[in-house]
Parts: sequence; structure tokens; C-alpha cells
Amino acid sequence: MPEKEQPNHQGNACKENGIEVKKTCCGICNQYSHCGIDAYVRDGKIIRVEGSSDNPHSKGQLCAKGSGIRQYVYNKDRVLYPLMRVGEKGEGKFERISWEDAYRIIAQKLTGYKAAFGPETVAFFSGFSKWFRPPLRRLSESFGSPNYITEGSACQEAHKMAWWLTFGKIGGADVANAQVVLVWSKNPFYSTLEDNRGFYEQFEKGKIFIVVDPRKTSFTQKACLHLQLRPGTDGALALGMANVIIQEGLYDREFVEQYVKGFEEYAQLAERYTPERTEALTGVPKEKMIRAARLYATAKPAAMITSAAPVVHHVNGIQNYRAVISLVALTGNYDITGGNRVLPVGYLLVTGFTPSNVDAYIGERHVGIPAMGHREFPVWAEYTPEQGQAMVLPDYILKGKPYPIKAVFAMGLNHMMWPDSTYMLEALRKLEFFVDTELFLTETARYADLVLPACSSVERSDVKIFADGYVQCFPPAIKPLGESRHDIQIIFELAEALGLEDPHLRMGYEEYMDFILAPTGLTVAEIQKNGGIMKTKHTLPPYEEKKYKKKGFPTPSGKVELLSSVLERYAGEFGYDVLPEYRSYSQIYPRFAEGEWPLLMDTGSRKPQFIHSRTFRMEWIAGLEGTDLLDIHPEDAGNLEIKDGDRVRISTPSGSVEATAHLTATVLPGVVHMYHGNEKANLSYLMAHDFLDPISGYPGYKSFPCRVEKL
Ligand SMILES: Nc1nc2c(c(=O)[nH]1)N[C@H]1C(S)=C(S)[C@@H](COP(=O)(O)OP(=O)(O)OC[C@H]3O[C@@H](n4cnc5c(=O)[nH]c(N)nc54)[C@H](O)[C@@H]3O)O[C@H]1N2
Ligand SMILES: Nc1nc2c(c(=O)[nH]1)N[C@H]1C(S)=C(S)[C@@H](COP(=O)(O)OP(=O)(O)OC[C@H]3O[C@@H](n4cnc5c(=O)[nH]c(N)nc54)[C@H](O)[C@@H]3O)O[C@H]1N2
Ligand SMILES: [Mo]
Repeated sequence: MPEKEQPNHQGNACKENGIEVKKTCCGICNQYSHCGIDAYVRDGKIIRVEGSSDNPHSKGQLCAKGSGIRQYVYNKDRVLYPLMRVGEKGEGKFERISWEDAYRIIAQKLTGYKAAFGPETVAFFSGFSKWFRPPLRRLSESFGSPNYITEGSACQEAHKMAWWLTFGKIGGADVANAQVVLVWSKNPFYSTLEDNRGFYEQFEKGKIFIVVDPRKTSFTQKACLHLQLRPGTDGALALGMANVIIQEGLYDREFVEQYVKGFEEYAQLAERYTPERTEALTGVPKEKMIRAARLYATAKPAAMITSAAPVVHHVNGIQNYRAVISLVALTGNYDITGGNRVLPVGYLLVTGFTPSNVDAYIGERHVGIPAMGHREFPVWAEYTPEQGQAMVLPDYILKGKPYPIKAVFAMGLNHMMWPDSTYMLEALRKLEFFVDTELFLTETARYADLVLPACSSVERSDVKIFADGYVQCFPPAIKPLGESRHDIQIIFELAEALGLEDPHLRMGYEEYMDFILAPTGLTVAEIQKNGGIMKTKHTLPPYEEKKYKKKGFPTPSGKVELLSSVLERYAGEFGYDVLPEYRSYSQIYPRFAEGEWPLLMDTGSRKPQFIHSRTFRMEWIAGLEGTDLLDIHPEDAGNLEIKDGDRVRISTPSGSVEATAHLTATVLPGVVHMYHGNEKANLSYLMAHDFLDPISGYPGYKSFPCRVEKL
């Protein structure tokens, strides 16, 4: 084999063949990853991609999704021009219009609703993408609407809210310095690519991992102890462990006495969770639970990894999560090296010491009208006054109460994120004016009055500020396809059409990026001159332990609140428990207790090739395995006479969905699992629209009763 001319590249690129390698990044999944890509470009088209091995943040990694990015960018479903609906809603008939006409129509409509019904009747929505959120929030604020809503209504906010209620601030696991790591549900091998190298290093060092997960996964296989619980019983398991830790005197007395509010009451609650009862509720053998409790409580220090999704995706999610993190208080592992450290919040939900100007950009909230969901979920309102709880959007549209929503300006709205698609689609049908900014003409976009074409990460520049101190900003690798534009350009142009005088919305895009970057001491021009990725110039400060010693905890009592003063205020009116009580979904919603629905459905456990609704339309991805596989235990399948590969129907009181049976002993008998976000097998049809956690408003995606039958 001849020596490669460019050792970093596997393909060939040179002047003679007209191929140029351009540095860019993926934008399909998490903002923490957004892996560096070497894009081979010929005649303005990407013909090959590889992970950039010289990118110091992503270090060459690129997963299946990113490796297939050409099928994302050049997908036949891409929206290439502004479109105006000419057919019925949902039908998919559109006509191309100009950007000027699109902005004119939107400005006219939104201004009209504002004048006639009030600015709150216009909502501004962001789906999973985070990169354009600061300008979108600013747009909502400048327009005067409190209804800035995001996918945070189903992700990342509830777990932060549980930390906020209990400790005031989130504590992130310091895995490298811990003796024992208790992973309370996370499957990083599939969901959090950027952490995998670090996990492997820890496994090689023989670190003890305990994993709580209802399934056997490639990650649980690496654990010393796997507690395989029934989905949604996390609170019971945590209280059972607390009982062991308290009974055996393994808790941190000093921490508890000085810093914890409600320990007595909590200890009495935990007492009810004897090992036998805990086993009956959770399905976890009591010996394993006791071992896990002892291991976690006696290791000094011990860290707990939690996730934004699985524990709070239940109607008892907040209290379960509170019960889980109470163990961090009980063992005194909060804000210490090797435990759960309090770190600053960085750019776009990235935790770490790398600063940005994002808060200064967004500015103070000044709109006084309550956002949607603030009356229904008062704790959400207190915790996040700047953001509505989007789960009530269809209610507001359909019922017009407490006030109607007349128009939605969305950037990536996927109706499947809402439980009960029939209800959500009915709402979209009734909605007076709906603009969806999208890469693809999705099922949801077919309900829009106007669809605006967004471009992908390889077609634009975008600032990334990572926790490790790297700051990244590549120039576009190719021109935006068709007349597509990037979301921030669209927001700025719309702000102008709306006549908003806000200087933060009248910036040029580069000026905006430089503004965000300022505290790092870098500019877009400098970063791009240096290959597109550089270390921040500001010195990352060292981590300081136990900040609570000086300042107390930022909770109403200044202590860790196992007994929550915030929940106490709403206990009377809303029936909230003040302690992290465990209640099953049928106790919270007795209508779901009937025996007709013998199986428990858990949706959305991450798969490496999927990310919500995004990658189903990529052929290579769809070809990896069936896109509608229902994981079912062979025992349940046997009872139902279902064989591997059989077509089955999953039903609930809300609706039914067809799927392909995948027999696997990785799941528990009595529980079925399936990935979400698939227009062709949409699990949202199975959930009731009001099957929500009464505290956070989060849907019970990961535990609802169902029935499965062979077709
Ligand atoms: N490839 C890929 N990566 C992703 C995503 C994706 O869709 N695809 N999504 C991104 C997003 S938005 C998020 S929020 C994160 C989520 O990241 P993770 O939380 O790591 O991912 P999940 O697979 O949702 O959940 C982790 C584990 O929780 C388990 N689990 C399910 N129900 C329960 C339960 O009731 N209790 C407990 N204790 N465990 C349970 C599942 O079996 C699963 O193995 O992933 C992000 N990364
Ligand atoms: N059943 C079930 N449902 C779930 C979950 C679950 O576990 N189970 N998980 C929940 C969680 S944790 C999350 S985070 C949510 C995510 O749910 P969504 O926010 O709905 O996620 P996506 O489908 O990835 O993205 C929405 C849309 O954004 C579009 N898009 C992509 N990039 C861009 C861009 O740059 N600009 C614009 N304008 N649009 C873009 C995509 O094409 C897509 O149609 O789903 C939730 N829904
Ligand atoms: Mo999420």
C-alpha cells in the first residue's frame, strides 16, 4: 500500500481531483458532542465524511448518525424554499413563496394577534436543537410574549428542577475521583458518546460501578452490580436503600445534622420501605439492593450519575428523582471531589468553567403575563419563570383557556413529543396560524401555514463552547441548499420585519457570535484563522469544594430540603407530597389501574442510530435494524404466542400502534420497550394527553400500561 499523502485522512483529496477537505461539525445530536467532521467537498457537494482525528474535542469519533450525515443533508424530504400551504392542513400541498413574502405574512399575522388578543397568544417554540435558542428567547421577549417554550418541557428541566427543589443546585458526578459510581440510569454508550472514552478508562482501572436500569445494556454488563428495577419504581428503590443506610448507621451524621431539613420525617418515610416491601415494589432482589446501599454509603467519596430523561419521564418522576438524589445528601457526597460537584452552568446547558456571554445576551425577563402552564404547574413557574410548560399547548389552543394561543412560530416542532398525537394534531388543525422552520417536510410541518427552510450544521457557522475549554466555530463547508437559511438569520430577519427595535436582534450573525464569545477572549475570525477550534484564553478556575459551608444552600431554608418548603406551599391546593414519597402511576391516576392492560410500556431508551424523529429518514440508518422493534421478553411473547419478527399491535385506552416483535431477555418480563419519534410507528398515539407528572408537567413516557397482541 502506498503511503498516504495526508495521514489524517483516509480518502484522497488534491487539486487534481478537485476534492477539498473542509473542517465542519455534525449537529444531529447533543450539543455536548457535535463531533468534528472532515467533509470531502467536490463541486460544492459533500461526497464523503470522516470524523476529524485532529479535532481535540471529539478526537476523531463519529457515530452512525454523523457518518451518514450526507443522507441527512441531501435528503429528499429537505425543505428548500419557503412554502405556503395551499391544501388542507396535514395534506402536504404547498406553494413556493419568496422569503420577503414569508416575512411580510408572518409579521402581519403576529402583529395582528398581538394587537387583537395580546402578545401572550403568540408562542415561540424550539425543538431539540439548542444553538439558536438565545435569539429565539430574545425574540419572544422583545415581541412581548411570555410564551417561549421548548423541548425542555420534556427534557433536562425536570431533573434540574428536582435538584433545585432539594439542593438548590445540580450536583454533577465526578466519576474520575470517585471510589464507587452509582449510575442511576444512563446508557452513555448509546446516548453520550463524548463520555465513553472516560468511562473505558475507569473500567480499565477497575472502578466499581453500580447501575440502576430496567434493561440489560452494554453498559450494565460493565457494572459490578446491576439493579434491574421495574420502570418508574425508582423512588421506592431509593427509599429502600435509604432505609438500609439509616438503619445500619451508614449515613453522614454530621452533614445531615447541619445541613438537612426534614431528616426525621424522611427517615420515618424510609422506614416503611423494608427490604421485602422494596423488592415487591421494584422487582430488585433485596440482597442486591442492600449490597448496593452499603457499597454506595461506605465508599468515600461516591458519585451518582443521573440523566435528564429516564427517571423524570414518569408521572411520579419528580418525587422519584428527589428520592434518588436524597441519597447524595444522606451520604454527604454533595459538592465534594469524587462526589457530586456543583459546577457553573456554561453555554447552552453545557456545564463547566468555560464562560460565555449568553446570559448577558438573553437579559432579564420583563414580560409580566404568566406563561402557559404556569398556573397548572406552579413549581415549574417558580423554577423557570422565563419558559412556559409546552405540554399544555394543545389545551390552550383547543380550549382557549386560561387564554387562547392563536399562533405558533416554531423552529423544529415535532408533534410526537406531546403525548396523544390525535389530540396534538387536532390542536394544530385548529391553530389559527402556524409557522414551522424545518430541515424536512415532516408530518407536523404539513399542518403549518408556512414552512421556512432551515439549513444544517454543515451549511452554516456555529459557535460551540465545550466544558473542556475548547471553543469551536467553522465556516460553512457548503452553501445552504436551495434557499434555506440558518435559524438565527431567520430570527434576526423576522425581528426586522416585525419592526422590533431590540439591538440584540439587530446584530449581524458574526457580531452575535463574537458577543457570545467575548469572555473566552476569542473572536470568530481568530478561531477560523486557527483551524476552527481553540482553547479559551480565559483561565479555567479550579473547582472549589463545599461552597455551601460559606453560603448555605440556595433553597428557602438554606438547607438541603428533603422536606420541601416549595412543595409545602402548594401541598393544599395541588396535593403535592412535601417528602419524596413514592406513588405508583395508578395511585396518581387511578383510571389506569384496570387489569385489561397487563404490560408496562417504556418508550424512548436511546439507540445509537436514532435521535428522536431525526434519523429515520436516512436509508443507511433505517437499514441497520428494523425501525419499529418492540422489545419483549420471551416469556411474555410465549404467553401471547408471538415469535421474533411477528407483527404485533400495541394498544392502550388512547390508541394503538403496530410494531415488529423483537424477543429479547434484556428486558424484564411484564415490560416492553420501544424507541420513539417514528412517524410510521408513533408511540404518542398510545399516551393520554393529560398523563403528566403533576409537579413538572412531564409526560409518563417511560411507564404506562398497555396490551400487546399478535396481528
Ligand atoms: N443516540 C442517541 N443519543 C441520545 C439521544 C437519542 O435519542 N439517541 N437523546 C439525547 C437526549 S434528548 C437525552 S435526554 C439523553 C438521555 O440519555 P440517557 O438517559 O443515557 O438515555 P436513555 O436511553 O433514555 O436512558 C438510559 C437508561 O435508562 C433506562 N430506563 C428506562 N426507564 C427507566 C426507569 O424507569 N428507571 C431507570 N432507573 N432507568 C430507566 C433505559 O433502559 C436506558 O438504558 O440522550 C441523548 N443522547
Ligand atoms: N415517547 C417518548 N417521547 C419522547 C422521549 C422519550 O424518551 N419517549 N424523549 C423526550 C426527550 S428527552 C426529548 S429531548 C424530546 C425531543 O423531541 P423533539 O424536539 O421533537 O426532537 P427532534 O425530533 O429531534 O427535533 C424536532 C425537529 O427539529 C428539526 N430540526 C433539526 N435540526 C434543526 C435546526 O437546526 N433547525 C430547525 N429549525 N429545526 C431542526 C428536526 O427535523 C425535527 O423535526 O423528545 C421527547 N419525546
Ligand atoms: Mo432529551
